[in-house]
Amino acid sequence: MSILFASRGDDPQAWETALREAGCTLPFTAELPSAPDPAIRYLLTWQPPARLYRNLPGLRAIFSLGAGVDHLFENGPPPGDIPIIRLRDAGMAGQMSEYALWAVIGHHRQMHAYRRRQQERRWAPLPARPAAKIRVLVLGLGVLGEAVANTVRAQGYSVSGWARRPREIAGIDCLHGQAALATALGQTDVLINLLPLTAETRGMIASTLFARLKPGACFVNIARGAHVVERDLLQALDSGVIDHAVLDVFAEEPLPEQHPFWTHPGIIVTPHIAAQTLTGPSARQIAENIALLEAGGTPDGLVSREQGY
Ligand code: NDP
Ligand code: OXD
Repeated sequence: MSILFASRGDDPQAWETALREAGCTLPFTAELPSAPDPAIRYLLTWQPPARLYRNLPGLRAIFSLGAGVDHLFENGPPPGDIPIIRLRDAGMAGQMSEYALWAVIGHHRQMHAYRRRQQERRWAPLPARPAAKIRVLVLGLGVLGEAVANTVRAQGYSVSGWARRPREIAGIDCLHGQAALATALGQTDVLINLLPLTAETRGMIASTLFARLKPGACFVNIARGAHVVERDLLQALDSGVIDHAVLDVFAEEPLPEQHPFWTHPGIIVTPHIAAQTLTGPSARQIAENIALLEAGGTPDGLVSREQGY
């Protein structure tokens, strides 16, 4: 019985050490099997290579090395009904909250406008605005969306959140359904995307949604690039519907060198770092879940294949 680690660009040694420190004693390998290996029981992966599963007949669970699981479906769905388990927070909620708060404060304090004024050597103060007048809408009120909504709210901003099902979070105006979203967009100063990428959400941030936004809004994408129709975003920026966008994720990553986002004056680009996977807390969560599975229990962070998140 063993663990297979399959994640290009991650240091397997660091993960093995972290798992050991978390009390997991199962044999660990990062060598992909070239023939069926029934001893491999648990897969820890980010963007698994194609055809990996055919050599894993004894697989009992797939652990995503991220909060999202869309990367597991890129080469076709994982086989059968093998449970898929994702990271829940594991140190990411704090990072997301910092990133989102930075973007919200930047828009509130009009840093983008001041940046433009600086480039023109223009000394031109803008009127002050109270935080409570800035309306923030968070798409997705899951582990990360809820943390972001609470953090932003704690700084005095007016916060709404949109989820698939009705939710109740103290101090947050929780919405669901398309009609509620359409109404909220018209009052939104900062739109933050924290949805999972699913069949329902792919491409949903497009011209129709942008047209409903309050003119001059800021758009922050810290979920997945494929949620957004990129040419529609460029159009919304160029027509002034959106004042500026803060983008951490892209349809193609790394963002290609010739991509117009790199040089657009209304776009801030970061390289998918809004919330990075932290080896220590993530390994602890995975080790606890493996122990639960070994004891016949239900792991935390189980993904619904039907819903895609
Ligand atoms: P969760 O699964 O905890 O939350 C997902 C939320 O989205 C839930 O509130 C869910 O609603 C809502 N949702 C799902 N589908 C729909 C829909 N069709 N319409 C409306 N709401 C919907 O995910 P996390 O908060 O843990 O993570 C969110 C995403 O953040 C990840 O999937 C990943 O893509 C991204 N991410 C990006 C990182 C980065 O560095 N840029 C790092 C980590 C994650 P309900 O509550 O009703 O179920
Ligand atoms: C994640 C990510 O899903 O880093 O965790 O994008």
